[in-house]
Amino acid sequence: MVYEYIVIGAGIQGSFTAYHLAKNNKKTLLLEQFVLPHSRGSSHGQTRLIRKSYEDDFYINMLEDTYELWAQLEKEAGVKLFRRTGVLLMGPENGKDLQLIKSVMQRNKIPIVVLERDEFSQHIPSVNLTSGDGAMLESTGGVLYADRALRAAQAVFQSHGGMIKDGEKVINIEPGDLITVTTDSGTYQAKNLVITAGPWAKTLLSHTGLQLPLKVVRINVCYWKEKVPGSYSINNRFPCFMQFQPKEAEHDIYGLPSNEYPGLMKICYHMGSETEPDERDRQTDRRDVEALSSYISRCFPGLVSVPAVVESCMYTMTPDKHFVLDRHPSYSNIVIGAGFSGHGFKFGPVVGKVLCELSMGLNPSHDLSPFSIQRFQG
Ligand code: PYC
Repeated sequence: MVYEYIVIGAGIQGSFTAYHLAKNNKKTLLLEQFVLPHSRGSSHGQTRLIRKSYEDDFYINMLEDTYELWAQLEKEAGVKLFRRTGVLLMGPENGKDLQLIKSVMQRNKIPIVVLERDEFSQHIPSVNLTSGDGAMLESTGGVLYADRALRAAQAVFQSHGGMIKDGEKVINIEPGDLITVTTDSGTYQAKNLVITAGPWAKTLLSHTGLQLPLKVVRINVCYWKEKVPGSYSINNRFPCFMQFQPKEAEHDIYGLPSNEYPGLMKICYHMGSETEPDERDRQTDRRDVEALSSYISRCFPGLVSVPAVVESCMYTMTPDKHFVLDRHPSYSNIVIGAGFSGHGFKFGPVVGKVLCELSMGLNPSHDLSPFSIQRFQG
């Protein structure tokens, strides 16, 4: 069967790429190796964090765009996908994270409120701010309803004539003017291909002779029980948070208010141990959970410091934690979205937009130079 476009991988990035292509009247096939919905990749689970507080200016316009595109999908699908809670940012007062975010936010005129220590304990008495840490509140941040969003993007794609084939694993890609994609149950051809295969991107790209420095890690997604029900709840307006440079661990910690499991707050370590994507559940390293337990007993005294639920997810990391959004260096009709490094979900709508634009030969709406493949080759 010949299509104009094939997208491999129906996670959030691939689903939004397909959504934008179909809305541009392109005959598009979205291929997914697992039967949908599934929890094997990086786009499952009920919630994700969205925020504008970033340390690099080049994300800010993309964030503005992504917020608008999330709102557009809410309207098209008639479902609520975003709940504004604010995001609390904590970290060493003079450390690089808070200082960089503060200057990026000021430069881009995005409101941010610095909380002095006495204001912090007055407004957020259920959190102990680490000594030497500062705190800021970004009011535009909040929670995205992830599973619901993925289903909505796929439904709009299909309503514009898009075709999804799930439960079909790609086993070969043959580049050419007409690209041939072979799965374990069929062969498809298209003039253009977009590869958004999440943790499987590295293996798939090797079929096209491209090696990217991508590392896959398993994330333990932990939920912690409130000692007093509702004390960290979204309904009581508890915010999402990011803890930079926690004392207990090398990488950041983040959390979302209790919501999807009533009485359980989601708090996770922003890194994991390396795994092969098909062997995720063999990775049993729990050092991150131990570090989280210590952090929670010190900073969140209203939570039981043993996780009540632990689920798993994967991040695909690049060396600099910035994405790959580029054309294949040898085949201009193959476009790649990869290496979302644990912070890509919120960008799904705008990533889909720029991958669609690249694939259609249009000028991308955003500067993609920070996301080039060439940066790994210099
Ligand atoms: O960087 O915004 C983020 C993030 C949220 C959850 C994991 N990473």
